Amino acid sequence: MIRRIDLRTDPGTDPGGPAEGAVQSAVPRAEFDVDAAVEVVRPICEDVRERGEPAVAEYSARFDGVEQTDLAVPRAALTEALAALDPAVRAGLEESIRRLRATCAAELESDVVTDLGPGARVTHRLVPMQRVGLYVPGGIAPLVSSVLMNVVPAQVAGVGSIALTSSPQKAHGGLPHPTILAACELLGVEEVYAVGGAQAIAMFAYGAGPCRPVDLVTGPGNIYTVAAKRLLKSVVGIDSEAGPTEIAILADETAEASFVAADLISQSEHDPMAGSVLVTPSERLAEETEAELDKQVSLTRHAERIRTSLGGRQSAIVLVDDLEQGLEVVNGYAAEHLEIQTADPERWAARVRNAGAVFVGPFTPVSLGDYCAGSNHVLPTAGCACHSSGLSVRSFLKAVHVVSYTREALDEVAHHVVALAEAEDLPGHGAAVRARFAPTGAPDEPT
Ligand code: HSO
Ligand code: ZN
Repeated sequence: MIRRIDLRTDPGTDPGGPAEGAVQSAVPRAEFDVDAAVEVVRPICEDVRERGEPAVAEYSARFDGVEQTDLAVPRAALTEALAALDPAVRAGLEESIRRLRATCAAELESDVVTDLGPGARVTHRLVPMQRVGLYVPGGIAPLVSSVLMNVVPAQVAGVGSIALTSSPQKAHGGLPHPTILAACELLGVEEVYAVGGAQAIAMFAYGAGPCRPVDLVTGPGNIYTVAAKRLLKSVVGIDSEAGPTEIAILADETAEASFVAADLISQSEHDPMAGSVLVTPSERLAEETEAELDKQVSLTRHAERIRTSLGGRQSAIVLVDDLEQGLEVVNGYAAEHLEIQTADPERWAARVRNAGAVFVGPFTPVSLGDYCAGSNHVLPTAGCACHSSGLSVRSFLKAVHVVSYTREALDEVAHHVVALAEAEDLPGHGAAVRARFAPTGAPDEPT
C-alpha cells in the first residue's frame, strides 16, 4: 500500500553514501499545479471585482448549486445553530478555545523600546490588522476546528473587524455547515458569509455587497482558493498558500507501530493527495507499520481516500542508516507536521529546524494538535516550513517602527547622514537634516 525508499548506505558497495542533497529531497510531493489553477480563477476574480455581489451569487449557483438572495448569514441562523449543537461537540470546542486563547495570550509580544542615546528612541510597535477575512473550508469535510484556529489568534491580537466565510451547502439550505455557524456564535463572530471557492477570496479582496474589503485573508482551502490567494496577493495580504496536508514521523525501534500507522492514516484521511511519510532506521518498525496500515485502513470510514494518499508518490516509508540521517531527511522535507517517536524524543525535537509544528513523544499525535492542544493547525505545507511559520497571534499584527529624535540627538548623527547621502549622490537627503541647524535661508552648510 505504501512504497519504500531505501536511503541506507552499504559500506561495502557504497562507501560514499547518497549524493549530497539526495537525502534532503528524498521524498517528492504530490503534483499540485497552482499556476494552472490561477488561469481558471482569473476570470472569476475579475468578474467579482467588476460586478461584486451578483457575480459572487452567480458563482455560488454554478459551483455550489445554491440560489442566494443574500451572501450574509442571518444572525438568527447563528444562534439557532448554537442552540442545536451537540453538547459533546460544544464542550470540545470550548476546551479548544480555552487552550488556544491561553497560548495566544502568552505569545502576544509587547512593543520594544530602544534608547540609542539621550533623546534618540526607536519603538517597535505592534499594531493589529484593522479588518481580516477568514476562510473556513466546508467542502470535503466541514472543518469547524479551523474556525477556532483562525478566529482566536485574530481576536487575541486585537483585530477590530473579523469576517468569516465558508461555502454554502445545498443540504443546509444554502448556508455553511451548522457546526461552523455554531462555532462562530460561540466566538462572537457575527459577520459570516455563505461563500466559498475563489469567489470568496475575491469578495474579501475587493469587497462585494455587504462585505467590505479586508486587509488580510487567512485560512486553508482547496487548490482554487490557493490560486485566488496567489493571484490577489498584491491586492490583499495572505497568510500562506496551503497545499495538501502532510505528516512525517521520525521513529526508531522503540516506537509503537500501531500508533505510527494510526497517525499516518489520520492525515491521509484529509485528502487523496495528502503526504504521509515514516522515516526510520528500524526495518522491524517498517514491516510492522506496513502490516498495521493494512489492518487499520480496511477498518476506517474513508478507506478509499486513505489508500490513494498512502499509495501515492507523496507517501513512503524511508529507511535510513540511523536517526542522524533521519533528522537530515525530515529537515530537508520540512513537513507541515512532524512527529518524533524515538527513545529520547525531546533531544531530537530540539534539533528540528524545518517543520510547521513538531509533536513530541508517543502521546502527542498530530490529531491532538488538529483540535485541542492549544497550538495552531494552520501550518506551512509543501516545504514552506523552511521559511514560513504557522498561523499565530503574530500573523494578525504588523510591526511599525516609530522613530523619535530630539534636536540634540539629531545633531549627534547629522554628519553621518550627510556623508552617507553624499555617497549615494542624494544631496537632498543631507540637506533635509542640515536645514534643522543652518541659519534661515542657508540650508546647505554643514554644521
Ligand atoms: N490536519 C489539518 C487540520 C485539521 N484536521 C482540521 C482536522 N481538522 C491541517 O493541519
Ligand atoms: Zn487533520
